[in-house]
Amino acid sequence: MKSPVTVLGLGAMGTALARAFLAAGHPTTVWNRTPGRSPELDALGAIRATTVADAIAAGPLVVVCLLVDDTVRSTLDGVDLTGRTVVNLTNSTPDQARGTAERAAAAGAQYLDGGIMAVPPMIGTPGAFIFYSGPQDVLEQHRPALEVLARPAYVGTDPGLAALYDIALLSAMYGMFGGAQHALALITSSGNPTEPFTNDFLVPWLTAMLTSLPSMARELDHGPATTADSNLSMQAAAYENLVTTAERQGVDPRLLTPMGELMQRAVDAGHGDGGLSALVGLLRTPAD
Ligand code: FVH
Repeated sequence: MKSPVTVLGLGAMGTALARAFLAAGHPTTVWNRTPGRSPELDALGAIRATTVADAIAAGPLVVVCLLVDDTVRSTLDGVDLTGRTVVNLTNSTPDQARGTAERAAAAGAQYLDGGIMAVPPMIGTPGAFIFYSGPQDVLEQHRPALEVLARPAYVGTDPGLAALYDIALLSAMYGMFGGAQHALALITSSGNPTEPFTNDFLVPWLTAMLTSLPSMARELDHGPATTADSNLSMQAAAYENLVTTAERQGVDPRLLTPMGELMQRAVDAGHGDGGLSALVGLLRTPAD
């Protein structure tokens, strides 16, 4: 008999989590603010609780996947969590995660914070992973159930760390998407179709450029390489053409300009012979 689990929140992600637990044979109690959401779960055996307290009473592991931190607060505040393990997979800031950990402990629960690195259809598939932070023994205790959702990636005892890692990856993703949106705007400004550009050039180019990230991380951890294949002075000089071209094509350059300013700051600070890793340090000492 698999251990019972509770899922609070049946949005797109909470529904995917509940479906994965049900598919793995876990007795799964679900609660959602708006009753009756995701009716397909009923045929899969989900047990619907009408109150949060009833849902939490149903089993030791309570997985929370709601919209934002305020929602988590208003859902859990005042509820007795004695003897429960709360795993909060709601997107949060590190400070919010730490606050939820404190409130969960005060209400009698063990707490893990999590950051889901998957979209709903990926849940239960090999490409999905979830960052966890908090007491590692709590993760180990519930690992068999949590592995059903995605590969657990434990990042440390500070409950804010999973949120930090999650936000770091989302920041990288949105930076990449922002760059891609700008590229697509340039192509549409030419009147040409975007699909061949995307499939034949954009995706292969971004994929090739991603391979430079490990050496950037190596430089950050162990010091700069002696020579850079693409030095910053060269990159900063060429970058002006990116902004000028955007303006000439009638494309708003606002997604590009901060990177150009940062490169110029790096050159001005004497990093012109180095590579892009110099920008990381500058981001931690913002300009006045
Ligand atoms: N879906 C995704 O691609 C991403 C993947 C990575 C992780 N995120 C985070 O997961 C959290 C939930 O996201 P979601 O996709 O399930 O979001 P929705 O489909 O919009 O469902 C939202 C649920 O939250 C409930 N809710 C909203 N406000 C309240 C409230 N004041 N009190 C109680 N529950 C509330 C909502 O209930 P209802 O509107 O059906 O009554 C849904 O259950 C999120 O943190 C993502 O960033 C997803």
